[in-house]
Amino acid sequence: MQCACTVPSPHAASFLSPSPLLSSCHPEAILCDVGEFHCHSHETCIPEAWLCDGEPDCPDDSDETDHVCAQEVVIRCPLNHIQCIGTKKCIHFNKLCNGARDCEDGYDEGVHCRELLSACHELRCRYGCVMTRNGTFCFCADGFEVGEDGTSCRDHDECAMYGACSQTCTNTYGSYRCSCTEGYILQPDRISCKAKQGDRPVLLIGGSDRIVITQLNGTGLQPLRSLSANGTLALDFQHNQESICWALSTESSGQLHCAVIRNLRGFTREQEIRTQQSLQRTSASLKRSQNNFTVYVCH
Ligand SMILES: [Ca+2]
Ligand SMILES: [Ca+2]
Repeated sequence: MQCACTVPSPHAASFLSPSPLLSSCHPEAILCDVGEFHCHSHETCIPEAWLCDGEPDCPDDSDETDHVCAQEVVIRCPLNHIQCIGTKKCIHFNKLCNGARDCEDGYDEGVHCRELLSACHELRCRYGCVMTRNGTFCFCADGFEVGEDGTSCRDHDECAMYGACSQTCTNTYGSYRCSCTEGYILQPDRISCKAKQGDRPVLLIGGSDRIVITQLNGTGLQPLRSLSANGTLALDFQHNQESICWALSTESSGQLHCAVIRNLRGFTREQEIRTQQSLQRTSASLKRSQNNFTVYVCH
């Protein structure tokens, strides 16, 4: 399939820090797989898990509109929280049947709080019992989750969830810890990382005949690699590996090129990667591995 658009030059660009990103063009209408959401512009499919997560993922932001999100029934609440039905509000299990109305419609309180007391007692939960209008189940202290037996508690691996930390995540017993790679400082939220002061952000640009690096004001332009093919379609930077990956506009087979770019000087260990999937899906997996980037690739 060919891109229906004219890819502008520079075709792709990537901020190293801070790092929102850009680069899109407009392919022909595509079909989505099961479990994917078709952006209303028909350019892109995104995983349904990205719907209504507060971050626009579709080029036209159609994954975050009120119309779409009003239909969304499954909201991913944090551990030990439950969704107030029909809303985006999540409340802690401790607020169920505590005598105070925490969901606007009173979903968290009611006669079931009295009727299910004996059922909760029979569960013999190691830590605590949740009573909802749909039944009872055990829960554990914050940082722990219910084991396979349904009653005991074990550590919850927070790092297993994408986005728990902006860069490096270390799971600990009952908690977890975020850290940053060299050159970045952990922020007061204990999750985000920011480049150290003095390290000026730079811009990587995938152009028509080369990949270059420049200051944000356009000065200090330096070529990093010349391209024999006709320009880059997309470009991404992985801070934790100090590597850069790019796709060329002449390739529709899902082939990526990646190289290490140590200290932002020249490419080493360059390699070609066959992804066995479309470049559009490749860009989706790039997003999963790189919290701050969004790269759209035609295929
Ligand atoms: Ca309550
Ligand atoms: Ca943990």
